[in-house]
Amino acid sequence: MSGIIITCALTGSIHTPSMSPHLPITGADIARQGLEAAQAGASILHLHARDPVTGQPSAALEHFNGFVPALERDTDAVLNLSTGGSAVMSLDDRLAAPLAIAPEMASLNMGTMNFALYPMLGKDRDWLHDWEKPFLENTDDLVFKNTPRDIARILSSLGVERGARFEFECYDLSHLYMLHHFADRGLIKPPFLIQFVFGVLGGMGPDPENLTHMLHIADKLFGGDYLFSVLAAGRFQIPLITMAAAMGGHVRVGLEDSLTIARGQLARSNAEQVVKIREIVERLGREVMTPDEVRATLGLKGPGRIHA
Ligand code: KMH
Ligand code: ZN
Repeated sequence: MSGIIITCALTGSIHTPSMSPHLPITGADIARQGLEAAQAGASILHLHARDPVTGQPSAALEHFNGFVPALERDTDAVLNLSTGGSAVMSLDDRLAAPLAIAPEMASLNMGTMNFALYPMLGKDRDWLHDWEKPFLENTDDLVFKNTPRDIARILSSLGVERGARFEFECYDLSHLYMLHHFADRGLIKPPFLIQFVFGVLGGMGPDPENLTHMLHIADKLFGGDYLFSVLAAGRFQIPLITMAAAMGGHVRVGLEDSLTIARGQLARSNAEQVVKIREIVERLGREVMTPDEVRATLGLKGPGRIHA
């Protein structure tokens, strides 16, 4: 089997500061954990920003600039900026930093969907910040929006005009057909890195049969023109991504997707999860790809804030 890409999603916009003291919040935290994750073997860093004072998910360029320059300077990892941000952000907000930074990669959610986080309210917690509880509660009536017009705008402005390539986030079978539609329109070129997302309430559940079926349909739609990676939320993270690695796919870890390192045990850092999955995939006989191998495989434009 060929080399394997480990992506690490450092902080995201799902978890809140009260859930783990190890969730990176400030620019310095995100830069340090990103460096450690890269040193541990993550060749792609998937990046969101937060307000360093409140820990709230943020789309502000100022907050991205709190860690992007340090990661560019201190790592050779591929920087992948989220265009999903958080469901409470407008598309203009979500695009502002990626357009200004023009990264090598960006995430792209392939549909409009529910994205329900309220089950994480769970038992009573002591909340560190006033925004956290309502943020989670309100996800019972929130739409995570990427219409075909939104997707076309992201592809044109970031991809065609700035040379970014994409982590296509597919939470459902329908998202594969949407990806195929954009390939037909000529807005994207292979190879496509498809990230299968399991366990978000609103997307497909973490059942192994879903992965085999998604692969079956992706094979029909894209033939040999795609690579697949898997991320799974919470306690399904390691089982599902191990299955992906065993099937020749790529993997994503990180505190964006799961806060734990074992059942009931918080991960102390993103790097701890990278170390764990690296050991698993190497025992499966897979060799971890370097950032430059990823660049060659995906046809990336190269590091730095450069255009295509
Ligand atoms: N939070 C993940 C389930 C994005 O940033 O565009 C999906 C994600 C979306 O990473
Ligand atoms: Zn993300």
